[in-house]
Amino acid sequence: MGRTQAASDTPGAGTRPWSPGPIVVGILNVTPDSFSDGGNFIDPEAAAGHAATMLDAGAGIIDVGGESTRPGSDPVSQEEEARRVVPVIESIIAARPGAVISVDTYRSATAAAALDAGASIVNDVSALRGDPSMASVVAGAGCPVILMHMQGEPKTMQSEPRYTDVVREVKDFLLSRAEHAVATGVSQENIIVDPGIGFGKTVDHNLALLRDLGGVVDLGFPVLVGASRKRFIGSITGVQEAAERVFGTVATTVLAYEKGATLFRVHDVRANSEALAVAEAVLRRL
Ligand code: HH2
Repeated sequence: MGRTQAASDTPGAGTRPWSPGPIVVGILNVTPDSFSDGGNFIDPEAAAGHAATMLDAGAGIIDVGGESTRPGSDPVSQEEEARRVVPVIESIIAARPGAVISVDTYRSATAAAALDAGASIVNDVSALRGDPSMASVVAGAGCPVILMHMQGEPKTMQSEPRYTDVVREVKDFLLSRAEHAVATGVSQENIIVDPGIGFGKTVDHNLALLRDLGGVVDLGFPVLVGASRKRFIGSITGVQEAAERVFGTVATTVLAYEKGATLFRVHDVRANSEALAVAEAVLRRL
């Protein structure tokens, strides 16, 4: 286990999974088409093995997703999505009973099946807009939920994203989605917000959000940042191969941590965990 939060803390049972230190959320895409690791972890045993590697490298949470939301991606059916994630969640829990797992879905039936299988957090990139039943599933489970900002839909969101003031608009959106969640029975303490790096945003929009992340942190909810290996990093560094964008990703993690984000959804767990351990020591947040 690295220096980040232990994976055995049970969400909703006293200790929140996002306190007190930074938390690395290891990405596990059980998809054939994710932008950087598509096809690697379709087999549940391979997926569980990768989850174990990420937990040992310092991940506090494993985020399991069964549908790519990369720009231009097509949705899969709910049944197919659940068929991908449920056996993987079961395999991870069988191997590591204390593992904290989030399910990356905007569909309530997939979330419910994943929670039954042992997941304990819902990561909803639609911020409860994608499925009218999602809020009640989350409220009923009493589990944490990640509410992410997205402009448009994955299929077309990168065609011409526009904002007057991206930071203010993202902040206002996240506040209104958090208020909606609370109004539908989700506990305030179970809300995590995420500016949605790369979801309907140009390079400049992504950079503005990272630069002024304090505006999102000021909402008072734990903030998750998911910049890992994304295209804007490649456009700055010139690194075309997504899997090789680790150094640029680490820069986003450390800067976002300094600005108050506490959860970091990443592919390269060891690199980001070690960077956060050093950042934490320098900032005296140990
Ligand atoms: N990014 C992706 C997927 N899920 N969830 C949150 N909360 N925040 C993010 O930034 C985020 C997310 C896209 O990245 P990835 O899972 O690596 O790729 P794909 O969507 O192609 O599976």
